[in-house]
Amino acid sequence: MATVSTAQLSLQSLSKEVAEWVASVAALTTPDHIHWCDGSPDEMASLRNQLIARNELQPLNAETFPDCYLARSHPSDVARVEHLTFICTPKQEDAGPNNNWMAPAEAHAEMDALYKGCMKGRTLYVVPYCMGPIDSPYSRCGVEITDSAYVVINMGIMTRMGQMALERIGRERSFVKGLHSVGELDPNRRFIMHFPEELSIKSFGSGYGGNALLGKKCHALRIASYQARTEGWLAEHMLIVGLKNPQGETHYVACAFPSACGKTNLAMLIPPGSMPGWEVFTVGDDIAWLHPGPDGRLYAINPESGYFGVAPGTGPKTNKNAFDMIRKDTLFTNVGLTANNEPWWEGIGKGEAAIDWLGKPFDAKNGPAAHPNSRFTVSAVHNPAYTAEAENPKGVPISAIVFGGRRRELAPLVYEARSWAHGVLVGASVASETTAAATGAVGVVRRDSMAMKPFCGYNFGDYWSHWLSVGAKLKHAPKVFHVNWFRQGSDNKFLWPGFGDNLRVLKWILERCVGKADAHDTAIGFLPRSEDLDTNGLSIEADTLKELLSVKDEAWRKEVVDIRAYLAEFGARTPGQLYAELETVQDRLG
Ligand code: SAT
Ligand code: MN
Repeated sequence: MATVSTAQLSLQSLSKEVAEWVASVAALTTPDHIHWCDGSPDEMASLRNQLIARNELQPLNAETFPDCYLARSHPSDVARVEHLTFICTPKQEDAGPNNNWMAPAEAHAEMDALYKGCMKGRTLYVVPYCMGPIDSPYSRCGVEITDSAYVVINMGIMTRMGQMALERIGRERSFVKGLHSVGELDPNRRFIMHFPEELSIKSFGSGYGGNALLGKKCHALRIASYQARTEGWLAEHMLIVGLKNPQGETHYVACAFPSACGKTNLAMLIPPGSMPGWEVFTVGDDIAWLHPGPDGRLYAINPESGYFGVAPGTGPKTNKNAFDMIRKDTLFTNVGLTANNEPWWEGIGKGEAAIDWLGKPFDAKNGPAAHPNSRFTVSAVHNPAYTAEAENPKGVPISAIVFGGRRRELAPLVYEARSWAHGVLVGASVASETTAAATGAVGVVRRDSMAMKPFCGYNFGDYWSHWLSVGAKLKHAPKVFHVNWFRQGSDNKFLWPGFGDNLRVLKWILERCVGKADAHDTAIGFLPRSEDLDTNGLSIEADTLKELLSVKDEAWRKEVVDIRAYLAEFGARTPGQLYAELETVQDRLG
C-alpha cells in the first residue's frame, strides 16, 4: 500500500470521481507514495529541494537570478512528438487526416500495459488544476496524475493548481483526467494519447513540455477544442494582447501563429520610441478560449497562468519584457550556463556560455549552447506588461483575429479578409515553415490551419464548419487578418524589422476595425498601401515596403491550386463555403 500525503490540502471537498480514479491509477501503477498537491509555495520549495538533492535541478546565481533554477531533460526528450501523438475516437474519420488515430480500446490496452507498475519506487502526484480564472464560467478543470516532480512544479506555474481547483471539481463533478508517467524516457516507449469523448489523456515516456504538462496542449487545445465544438466555443492556439492607443482606447487582438513563431514576443511587444502614447498588455501568449458573449462580441480568456516560452532569441532588443520577467522565480530548461552560473542562450545579447545545455563545456563546434527549443517557465504576474484583465472571469472582447505563419515568400506583410467566412478560409490555409518546437525537419513549409495542425482534437473539416457556425452566431464578429513578419528578400534578409515595429501593422488593423484606416481591394483581400501604414520614425526603403505589400498574382494562382488540393484532403467534411470563398479569390486573380 502506498503512503499518502495531502500537505495543506483539505480533501473534504473531494469528489467521489476523483478519489476513485486516483485509486484505480494507483492500483495500476503501484507507486510507493501518493502526494495530493496543494500548489502552495512550501510545497513547491520542497519539491525543488528534492530535485536539487537528486541532481535533477540546479539553483542558478542567487544574486543575479534569485529563485531561478535549471533543469536538463533527457537529450532525446526536447520537443513535442507529433508522430507519437494520437487522437483516439471510435471512428477514424472523426479524428481526421490532420491527426494520428488509434481505436480507443487498443490505445487504452497499449498504454495500460506501459503503466503497469511504472511508478514502483516513485511518488504519484495528484495535481488538481483549473484552466482559466478560477471563478470564470468559461474555465475548465482537470486533474493530472504524474510521477514527475518537475512536471508538478511547471503545472504549479502554468495553471491555477491546488485546493481551489479541487473544490471547483467537487462542485462541477466534471474534469479532464490526465495520466502521465515519464516511464524510462525511452523514445520507443513514448505515446501521447487523447480520448476526447472520455475527456481523458494518457501520456507515457516523455517529461518535456507539451508532452508532459497535460494542462497545456493536451487539455487546453486537443481536448478543449473537442469540448468547445460540442459547447459552441473555440479553443485556439492564440496569444491575446491588449493595445491602448494614445487616445486611451484599448482593443484586444487574438493572434494564431505556429509554435516558436514569436507569439510570446508579440504578446509582450514594446512600442517603438517613434510611437509615443501606445501601451501594450499581455493577456496570454499561447492559448485562447473564445466564447460568443451576451452582447454578440467574441470574448477571450487565457486558460494559462504562466509562460512556457522559447529562450533562444529572447534579449533586451527582441523582448525586453520577457528578458526582465525571467530574472527571478523562473525555471529554465535546456539552456546553457555562463561561468558565473547564469543562464545563457543564443540571442541573449551579452556574456558567453561556458556550459552547454547537455552540461558539457561549451564548444561551438558541437552546436548551440542552448537547445533551440530550450524554455523558461515563469508566472504571468512577473511580466512587466501583465494586466489584471487576465483574471477577468468574463474575458476580454476581441476586436481582431490575426493569423500568421513563417513564409519566406508569397504572403504579404498584412491583409484583411473580406468577411468572417473568407477569414475562415484564410485561417484554414495558413502555411508555415516548421520550427524546433516539434521533433522533425525544421524550415519545411507545411499547411498549419489556424496554427492548430498539431493541436486540433478532431477532423479539420468539422473544425472549419464549427468556425463558420461560431461566426454566424456573432452579431459583432471580429475582423480577420493575416500577417507575415518573415518575408525575405533575394539576399535572404528579412524585409520587415519585426518586433516592436509590428505595432505599426497592429495599428492599421485596429484602425480598420473602427473604420478609420484606408486599404485597397486586391484579389486576396484588403491591403494597406504604403501610405496607410504608420512608418513615422521607421527606416525602411520605399521599394522594400512596396515589396512587402505586394500581391504576386502568378504565385497566388499556384497557391489557390495548392489550397484547393489541401481542402480536398478532408473530403466531404470540408464545408462548401470554403470552396466558394476560394472560388471568389480565384476569379479575382483571373
Ligand atoms: O512543448 S509545448 O507544446 O508546450 C510548446 C509549444 O510547442 O508551443
Ligand atoms: Mn504554442
